[in-house]
Amino acid sequence: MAEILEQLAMCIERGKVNASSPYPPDLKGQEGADELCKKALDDGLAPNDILANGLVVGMNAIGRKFSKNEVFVPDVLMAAKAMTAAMEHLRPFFDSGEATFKGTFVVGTVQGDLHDIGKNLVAMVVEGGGYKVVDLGVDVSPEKFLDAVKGNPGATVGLSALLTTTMVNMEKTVSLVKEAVPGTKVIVGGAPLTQEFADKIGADAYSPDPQGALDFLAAASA
Ligand code: B1M
Repeated sequence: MAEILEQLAMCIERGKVNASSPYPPDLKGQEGADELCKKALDDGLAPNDILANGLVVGMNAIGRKFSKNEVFVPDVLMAAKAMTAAMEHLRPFFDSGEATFKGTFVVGTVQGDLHDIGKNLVAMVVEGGGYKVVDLGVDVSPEKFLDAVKGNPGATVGLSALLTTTMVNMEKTVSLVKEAVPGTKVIVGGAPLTQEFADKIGADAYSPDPQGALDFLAAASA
């Protein structure tokens, strides 16, 4: 792997956004994901190469550490910030179709539920894994999920719920989406959920953390 991609991966994992960012303190004054991504493009590296071998490597590393409780929410948020800064340089290539995402992930917090911190982390880690993320926000009705699936053929759906009272809306969403667009894969997550509940409502997978959602997407598209 090109040395610049290794540096880029390290900046994503450590949450080093740009040269003027004081975080993390031991990298103060050094170039961050912003400058390194631009440099990699100027050096002639392909956007897909930069995404797969730089950004994704860094986000995967932080995602796995988060799963093992070796880092915490703010660390993931800083990594996502660095990722976003780098993605600004790559986005035009993806928008034009010159570079391609691995797939599309439609994600949202289910109807009646306003909790979005966990859902946002999932969205960030999945985007960091090289997928286009369509984030529908919070309090998303089954019909809105279905519209997004129809608008993004082949997308995998991610449902988040934090309330025992809104978990039931996951079942409605799974049923509607799978009935209208057979073959659509749905993964569910959120603090009150279990694998048993996911099985009961006909979801394809359950993950207790963002990395598990990304691993499921990777396995489903392999
Ligand atoms: Co609320 N809330 N809340 N709340 N809130 C809980 C969830 C609660 C457990 C607190 C408690 O009573 N101890 C409780 C639920 C009880 C239950 O249902 N059994 C509760 C309640 C009751 C309520 C209200 C009803 C309170 C009221 O108004 N009376 C109300 C409901 C509003 C609504 O949604 N309609 C309410 C409101 C709120 C705030 C708005 C104040 C705020 C939300 C702000 C926001 O999200 N923007 C809030 C908060 C912050 C919490 C707690 C304190 C923290 C939740 C959180 O963000 N955790 C929570 C208590 C607690 O957990 N200690 C609580 C951090 C986050 C990173 O974790 O979301 O679990 P989490 O996400 C994890 C995993 O679950 C997983 O990955 C994430 C990272 O590891 N994950 C997925 C999540 N989604 C996934 C999807 C996947 C895969 C993995 O694939 C698709």
